[in-house]
Amino acid sequence: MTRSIFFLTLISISMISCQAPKIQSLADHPFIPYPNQISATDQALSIGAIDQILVAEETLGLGAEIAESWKQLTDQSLEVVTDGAASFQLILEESGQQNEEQYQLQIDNKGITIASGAVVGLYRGWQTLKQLIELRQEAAEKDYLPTGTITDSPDYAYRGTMLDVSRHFFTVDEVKRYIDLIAPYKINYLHLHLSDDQGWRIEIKSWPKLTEIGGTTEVGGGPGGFYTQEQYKDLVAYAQNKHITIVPEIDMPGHTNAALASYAELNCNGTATELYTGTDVGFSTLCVDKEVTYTFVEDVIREISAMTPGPYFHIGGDESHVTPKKDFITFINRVYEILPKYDKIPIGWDEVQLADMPNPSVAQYWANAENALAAKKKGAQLLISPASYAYLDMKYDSLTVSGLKWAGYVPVEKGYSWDPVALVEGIEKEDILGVEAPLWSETVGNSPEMELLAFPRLLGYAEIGWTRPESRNWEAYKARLAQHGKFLDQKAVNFYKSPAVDWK
Ligand code: TNX
Repeated sequence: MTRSIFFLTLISISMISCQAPKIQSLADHPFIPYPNQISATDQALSIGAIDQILVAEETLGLGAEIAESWKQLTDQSLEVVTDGAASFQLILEESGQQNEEQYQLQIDNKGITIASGAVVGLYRGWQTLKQLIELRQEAAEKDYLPTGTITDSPDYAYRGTMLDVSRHFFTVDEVKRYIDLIAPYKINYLHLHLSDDQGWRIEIKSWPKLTEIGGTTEVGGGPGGFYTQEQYKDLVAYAQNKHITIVPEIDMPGHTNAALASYAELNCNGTATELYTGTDVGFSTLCVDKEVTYTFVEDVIREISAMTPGPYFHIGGDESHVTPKKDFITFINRVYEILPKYDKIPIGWDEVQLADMPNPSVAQYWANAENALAAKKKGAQLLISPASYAYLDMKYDSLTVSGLKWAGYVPVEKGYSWDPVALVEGIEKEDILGVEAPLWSETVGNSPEMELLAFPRLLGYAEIGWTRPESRNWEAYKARLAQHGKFLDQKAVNFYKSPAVDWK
């Protein structure tokens, strides 16, 4: 008896070892963002053994999405089942996990489980697994996955990017493609800069001329454009499906020429301005003394908030150079009174600290450290977007065609090698909501130009937001980034092939 158990064990050990090849360890795969904890067990799982995925009611949609990608990635079908012992399981735990994006991905030589307390965590875990499969596409043993456990959660709750669709308009399809490109890197907020001097981009039913007039221009005299409310809702839902939350921005009281050109009554002198297609900033202001201004602001906030399930509404507040300081404060405080009625938490560029920061509120640090500190003292959380490190519209170097350089060049290494906590003395980890990389579009007229500035730098911002500082360093990141060039190529992304990276 003991003898036969001994032989059976021997046979099965030899079967496992001759079936499963020795493959690259789970910890050595070039993930971006790099997971916070990987414990590799250095065996191999045959992808062919994965034939069913077990889901719950809440994860039917995710299960279907995984099954569809699975077919494309591995050429094998994955049956979605709701009971039984499947070789791939999505486990929605009931634990009171503090962070809903936290997940555990476990691969052993029998199967795969992804567990999390929330669907969003399962989705993040799936992004990691999907990246692992993609990273192995050219491996000799691409039909096997390395075993081990990844236990992961983000360093910051808000990991975002911003698109300025006002200076140049980007269509719904262009924004959707951007969403497709950022989702695999676990970016979870997309801030849309929906209004500025050069264009108003969102239909407001109670103020239709905003788009009828204000939506018809853009920098350089092109045709502009705007999103109907149906299109905006479609974008919000598309992003939500990839667990990305849209943050709408209506920039006020400055950066408002498109609105001032659409409605004469919003101007202090009662005369509509001319439409504007240049690139100056800081010359326009809403009329702070007129009550109609606040009717307008509240109508806009109400209509947009009704279509925006996310918690934040961005009120701009930057570069209001022609609004007297006391008027600016009066105005921002009035806007702060409006937002809670529509259940939105305000975000404003760091100048908003001049007003009384409500609790909760967020100040977006972009240039002025004193503003950031003052906002913190008033109880605001901080969103970190330092222009000299995180502005996607800064050129890489003197050869970059589109883009600006007022905050200096931002080569790929500089864009990666900084820490949100180390930027401003007195700003600590707990003051920081997260990191955002804005892409302003004065000089960016089409998607290829946009992609060239955003990629590959955006992958670095995604990692700064997700991965703890002790696991981040340029040399290791650069080697991992090199492997991601081929995915960007596969998706036909017009990314910048920085000579600092040894692209594969
Ligand atoms: C500053 S950043 C601005 C924008 C410009 C950007 C160009 C900020 C809050 N305001 O109006 O588009 O620089 O880099």
